[in-house]
Amino acid sequence: MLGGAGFHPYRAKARPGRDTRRVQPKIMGIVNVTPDSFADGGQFLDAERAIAHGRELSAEGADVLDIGGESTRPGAEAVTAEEELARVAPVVDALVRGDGPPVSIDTSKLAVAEAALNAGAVMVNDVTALRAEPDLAGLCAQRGCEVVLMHMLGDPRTMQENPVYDDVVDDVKAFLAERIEFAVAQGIDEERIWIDPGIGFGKTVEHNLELHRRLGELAALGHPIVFGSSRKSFIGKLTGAEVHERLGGSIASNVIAYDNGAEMLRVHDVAPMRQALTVVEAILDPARAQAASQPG
Ligand code: HH2
Repeated sequence: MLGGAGFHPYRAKARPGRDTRRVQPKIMGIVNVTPDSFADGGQFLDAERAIAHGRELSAEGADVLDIGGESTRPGAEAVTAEEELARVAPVVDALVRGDGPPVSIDTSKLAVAEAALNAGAVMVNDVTALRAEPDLAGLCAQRGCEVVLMHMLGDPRTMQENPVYDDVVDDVKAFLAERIEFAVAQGIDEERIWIDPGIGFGKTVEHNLELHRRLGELAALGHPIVFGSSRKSFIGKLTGAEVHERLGGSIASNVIAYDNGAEMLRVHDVAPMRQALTVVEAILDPARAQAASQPG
């Protein structure tokens, strides 16, 4: 069943004002099949390598695999639906089989999402929040899949030029509220909607940091939060670290996001993030830590 078996039980029921601290964090492992992704560009362009990488992330404990065939890096070139589909189709086909975690398709294109859902993906992760191809909303409604609505100011080619907000958190929240309303009006089940502040998408370093600090304010929208800061450029700007040297910063960012209410963390480095979260959870939830320390 699409959107059901093995996936839905992971998420908490959406309800306004809930305390998300006790919700076990889920890890979304990133599988990019692109020549130009900012963090792993070209490395997994070859389908076989992307499949092997997805299997590694599964073995490391990913709860979801997010497969993407178009880079959204600042200044990245757009790709056609045909090209994107050719990149991701064999990878989705392979990773939905077997006993791996559920598959999410990272796309803004109806044709790509449709093919991935037909193949067995259960989640559509759209960085344009159903703005690029609004008919994608109807498809998601019809299929009953999970949907991630992400905030972005501008588009990937222009978004980092000079982002300006009245108040970044209020503006992101208002945007997401409007996109939730649109999605529901198109027939998407409220219970299937996830929201994402879009770290790095039309934001300065300070905007990104403010969104970490005040992430809890987005929980008032009543939907689980996806958070994607892994290896992003604000970490490089703060620390001087190159893209492959940003694990420490990525862990710090994700731990804070989790503590402030994020329920799904979209990351490149699944095993170290899993380890960090296990320790954080034990500290924040002594009951769970105590149970784990009992003999047997
Ligand atoms: N970030 C990227 C892509 N997709 N989806 C969500 N929901 N949230 C994010 O923050 C997010 C996303 C960009 O990261 P990456 O996939 O590593 O790079 P690229 O877009 O260059 O492939």
